[in-house]
Amino acid sequence: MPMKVYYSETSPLSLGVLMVLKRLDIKCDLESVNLFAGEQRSPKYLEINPRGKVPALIDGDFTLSESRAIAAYLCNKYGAAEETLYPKDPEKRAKVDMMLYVGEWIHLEIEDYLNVTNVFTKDEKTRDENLPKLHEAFKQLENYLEKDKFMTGPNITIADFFGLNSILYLGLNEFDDYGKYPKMVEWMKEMKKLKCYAEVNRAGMENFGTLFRGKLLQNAK
Ligand SMILES: N[C@@H](CCC(=O)N[C@@H](CS)C(=O)NCC(=O)O)C(=O)O
Repeated sequence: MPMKVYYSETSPLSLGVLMVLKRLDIKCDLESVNLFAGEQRSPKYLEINPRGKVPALIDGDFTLSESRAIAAYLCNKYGAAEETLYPKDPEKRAKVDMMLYVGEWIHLEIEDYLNVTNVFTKDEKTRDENLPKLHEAFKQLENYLEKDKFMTGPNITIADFFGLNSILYLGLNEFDDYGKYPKMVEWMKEMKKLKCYAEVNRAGMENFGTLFRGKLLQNAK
């Protein structure tokens, strides 16, 4: 049975995994999980990921969830030709792991600001009071990018893939307050030149953005 990846087009963490799949040219079955319909909480899916989150992966009799762990697994198992994406050298790899954790922090600050679930389920707004925390996270990322072209050094790694997709998630609310972060802007521009970036379909996320902004307008009335 071919490897299967469960994902959602509206999940930035899924898009990070999809970029890794494209970059490593891994052929697998992709199964879309409709988060709006609650498919992530179906008994069938909870057997795959008891947390009820996408992405997840099944490779033979091996099942894995957590986007960053999936990306690391794909590199370990199928990424021999692309050593720098998740380097084997302990120190280089530790740096990538560190930035995957830092990236998770940034992602959570983005989610705390966007407040997506409550916008749809409780008619709330974005949580603008969380913007200072978001800017603190951006300041930290800018500091890293002042030292290196990419998040962990001169080479692109999986940490950059997740960092990029998390930040692009802010596009849901057309966030563009990047004036204080010239290195981040440059880095995003560079990342968007990647073939694997162009190969991942972002139409679902764009439609989701339209829906999100429409709902925000409605909630403001
Ligand atoms: N730490 C997990 C987080 C996964 C996650 O939060 N996925 C979101 C989409 S980006 C999800 O499945 N949300 C649906 C829900 O919570 O019901 C990972 O990295 O995979």
